[in-house]
Amino acid sequence: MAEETIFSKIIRKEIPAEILYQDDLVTAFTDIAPQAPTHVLIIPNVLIPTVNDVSAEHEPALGRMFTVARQLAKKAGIDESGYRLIMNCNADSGQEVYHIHMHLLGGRPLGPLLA
Ligand code: DGP
Repeated sequence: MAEETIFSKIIRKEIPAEILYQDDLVTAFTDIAPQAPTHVLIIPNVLIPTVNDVSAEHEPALGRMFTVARQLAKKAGIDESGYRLIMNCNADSGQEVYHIHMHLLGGRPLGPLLA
């Protein structure tokens, strides 16, 4: 069984976070170190360490993540100007927290994808 991360504590509200949305499948909260005016993390409530661990049983949560991303982008007023959704997987991508998460970034021109 995979080891829990700080994100499990955020889901259970054991540590503070600015939770923007939560339901039975996913939780969305503001990133602690925002890289853009809007920087939200959208995560499944179930612990999936990396995208490599995704399986068919996770599809409802993964689909909900996109629906919530779209809704939060609209709420933040960046749906028309544009935004970026990023999921990192393992070391070379820069993944730091091993509970999969979708970054929702926007509110400024984000520039080229690869640095
Ligand atoms: P990644 O590099 O893709 O694993 O991104 C992890 C993100 O998680 C990073 O942007 C910072 C954010 N983060 C890490 N710890 C916390 C925390 O305790 N609270 C919140 N809100 N965000 C966190």
